[in-house]
Amino acid sequence: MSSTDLTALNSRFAIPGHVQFKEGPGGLIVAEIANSLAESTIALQGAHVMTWLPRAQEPVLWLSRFGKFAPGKSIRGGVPICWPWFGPHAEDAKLPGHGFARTVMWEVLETRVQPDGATFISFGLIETDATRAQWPHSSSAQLRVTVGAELKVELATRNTGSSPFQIGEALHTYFHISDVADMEIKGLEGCTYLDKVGGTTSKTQQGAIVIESEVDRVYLDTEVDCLIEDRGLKRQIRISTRGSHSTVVWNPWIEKAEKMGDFGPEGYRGMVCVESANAVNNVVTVLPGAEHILQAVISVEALA
Ligand code: TA6
Repeated sequence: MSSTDLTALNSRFAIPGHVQFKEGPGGLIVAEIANSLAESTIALQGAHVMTWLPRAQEPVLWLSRFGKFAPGKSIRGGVPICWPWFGPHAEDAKLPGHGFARTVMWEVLETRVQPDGATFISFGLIETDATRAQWPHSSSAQLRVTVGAELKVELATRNTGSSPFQIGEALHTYFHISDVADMEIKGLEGCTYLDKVGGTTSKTQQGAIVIESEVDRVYLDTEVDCLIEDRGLKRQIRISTRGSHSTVVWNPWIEKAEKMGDFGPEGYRGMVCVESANAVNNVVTVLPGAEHILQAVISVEALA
């Protein structure tokens, strides 16, 4: 069965009232999930969660209306998977930034209904000669997603070989906010971060994060929940993680967003990336036979 054969996908994995497979934007094959708790659309390319909409809520993820949806192109918004490295490749600058996982095909492994009415779906990265050329290690990568009142995303890396390897990774989540001037991020106070704007310098976070210009920071050795307090939408988005030791906070602001060309006018005002990661000093060594799990659970609460 080809991984994108819609008839075969629906006959094997569709669940009435929960998940079906369709052709989405740019002809990309997507899983459309809708249950009593939430809706979500996930592209098989990159196992990319594009949207998550809990019932009676505004969208929680930001997806650019000016994004390019095409084979081999990363989608601007949602939850791109950065794997098996984060940022530029350490040795070979010709390799793609943030790895290849977000632009290659993943196959559906399983779908099921959870006892609370949420929908579970899992994907496996499809290895090819092209992926092996960039990543010559015996490994498997799976993404396990549970769509419900919370969104749970788990990236599992297994070392199926006989020698250890190191990975950098991120759930590079784009959050939808009312306006960048009307929100702040809490939970990283006192943490050390690498500031990548204007060269890389090490700094310590004082107070909550407020964004008034380009922000591109890797917070190191972070274990805590992050809270995005959105006064405009009167809500806070909580990000709880497991197996994540770095948190990346990013907003390209005006110039960089314009240069990137897929944010649209003022697009940068309605999004902020708070990424659950293992990057730079926090890269992970996966031993032979071991599995490492990077998990994020995203939930929404009313702002008091
Ligand atoms: O996670 C922040 C970051 O590394 C920024 O430096 C910026 O490049 C962003 O990712 C987006 O990267 P992309 O390759 O998707 O354009």
